[in-house]
Amino acid sequence: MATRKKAAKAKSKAAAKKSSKKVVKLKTVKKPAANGNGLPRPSNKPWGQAGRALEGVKVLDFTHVQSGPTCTQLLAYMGADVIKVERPGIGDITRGQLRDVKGADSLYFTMLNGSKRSITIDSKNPKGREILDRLVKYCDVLVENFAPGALDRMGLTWDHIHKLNPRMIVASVKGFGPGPYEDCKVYENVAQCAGGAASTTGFRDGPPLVTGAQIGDSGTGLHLALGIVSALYQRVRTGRGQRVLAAMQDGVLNLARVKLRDQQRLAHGPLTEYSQYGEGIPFGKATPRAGNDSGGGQPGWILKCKGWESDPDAYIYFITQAPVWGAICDLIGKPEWKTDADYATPPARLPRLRQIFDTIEQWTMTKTKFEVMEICNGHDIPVGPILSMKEIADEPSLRKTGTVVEVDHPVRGKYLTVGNPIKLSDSPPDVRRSPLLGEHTEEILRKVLGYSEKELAEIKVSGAITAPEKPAKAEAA
Ligand code: CAO
Repeated sequence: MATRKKAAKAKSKAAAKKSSKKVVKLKTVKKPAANGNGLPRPSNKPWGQAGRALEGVKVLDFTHVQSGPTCTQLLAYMGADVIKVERPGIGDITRGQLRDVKGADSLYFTMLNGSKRSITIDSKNPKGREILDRLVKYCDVLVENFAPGALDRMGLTWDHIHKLNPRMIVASVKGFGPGPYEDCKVYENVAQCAGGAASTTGFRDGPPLVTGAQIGDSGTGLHLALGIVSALYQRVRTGRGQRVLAAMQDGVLNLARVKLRDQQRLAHGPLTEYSQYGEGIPFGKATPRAGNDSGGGQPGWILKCKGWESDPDAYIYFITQAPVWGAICDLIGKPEWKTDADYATPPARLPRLRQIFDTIEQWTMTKTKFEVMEICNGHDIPVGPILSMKEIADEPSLRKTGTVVEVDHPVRGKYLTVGNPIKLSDSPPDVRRSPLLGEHTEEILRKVLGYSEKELAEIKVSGAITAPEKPAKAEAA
C-alpha cells in the first residue's frame, strides 16, 4: 500500500513538474508580437538578407507564349520556386519562334522564362498525369494560359485540383471573361483591339493602331501576378485556395481607362484638350484617336529635335504643364506669351495648341533630345526623350538598377533581359537565365517529388517525360 502511495506521489510530482514546464513553454508561445497584430517580430537580419519576398511559394507553371510566362517570371524574380511544365520534345512554342541563334532557345523564350525550372511532362500520358497530381499536392499556385477548356481536357479541373490540394490557387489568363467570347483563343493584338486600346491609338485620319508595348500579354500577366499574391495573402486567413482569372480584354481596358473616362465626358461636350478641338473638327460618338496628345490634363506633343532628318528617334515629348508656362515662354524666346491674353491661361491656349507646339518645336529642333531634357528639367519642365531600344540597352543606369540584366546561357551565350521592374528594399531580385527544355526533370522527380530510382526508371520508359521516339527509317533495300 505504502509503495503504491509512494508511486502515486512520485507520479503526481512528475506531472506537476511536467505541467510547470508546460506553463513556461506556453508563456513563450504567447509572448505578444512586437507590433501586437499577430505578425512575427521584425527580423534582425540586415536589409536584403531576410530571404526573398515569395520564398517558399511553389508555383506549378503551365504557361506558354507571353502572357502567362510574364506573370510566373515575375513571381520567380520575387523568389518563388517556379516549376515550368512543358510538353516533351517540344516545350513552350516560343523556344523555337523568332530564332536568332541556330539551335538555341529564342530570345522570345529566354526573356520570359528566367529564374524558372523546366520539367517535361506529357499531361495526356497516364504516368504523366500521376506526376502532375503529385505536383498539384506539392505546389501552392497553378498558373496557366491555355485556350479555354484545355486544362479541363487534361483532367485538371478545379474540382480535381481542389480535392487533391484545397490550398491550391489556380490562376488563369484567358482572352475574354465569361460572356459571348469566352471560348475564343486570343493573342496580344486581339486583346489590344477588344480592350479599347487600338480604337483610341493612332492619328484621327488614319486606321486604328496597336502599340509596341505588350499591354495585352505582359499587361495581363502583371494583373494576374497581383491576383495571385492577393490570393496567397487571403489564404493566410482562410486556409483555402481560390481561382484567379485575368482576362486580357479586361486588363487592356484597365490600362486604357482614361479613354473610357473621355467617352463619358463626350456626353457633356467636346474634349477640349484634344488637338481636334483646337482644329475645329467636330467629335463623333466615340472617343477618337488623338495622335500624340497627352492623355491627361496637361497638353503635350512629340516634337522634332536636332538630327531628326536622319535619326528616327530624334524626338522629345514636350508637356506644357501650366505651372511652368512662364519658364517655357522664356526658354523658347516668347516672353510676351506670359501676359498675352491668347496664351497666358490654359483655356486660352487650348484652341491654339498646334501653333504653340509648332513654335516650341522651332526651339527643340536647335538642340538634341538630351540637351532639351537637361535644359527643361533645369526649369522643372516635364519632357521625355524618345529613347530607342539601342539607347535603352546601352543605358548604364538601367544596368545599375537591375532593370536591364545580362545573363549567360549555356547554348546562346550572353543576352540581355528585363529584370524585375518592381524594386523591393528587403527582397533582392533573383534574375537568372531561362532553363533548357526539361533541364530539371530528374531533379524535380527525385528531390521534390521523392521518386525512387526504380520508379524513375519506370517513368522513363512510360513516355511521360520524353518525346515519343521517331520511327526508325526503313533500311534501304
Ligand atoms: N502535354 C500534353 N499536351 C499539352 C501539354 C503537355 N505538357 N501542354 C499543352 N498541351 C496541349 C493542351 O492540352 C492543348 O491540347 P487540347 O487542345 O487537345 O486540349 C494543346 O496543347 C494546345 O493548347 P492551346 O490550345 O492553349 O495552344 P494553341 O497554340 O492552340 O493556342 C493560345 C495558343 C495562346 C491562342 C491559347 O493558348 C489561348 O488563347 N490562351 C489564352 C489567352 C492567352 O494567354 N493568350 C496570350 C498568348 S501570348 O500572345
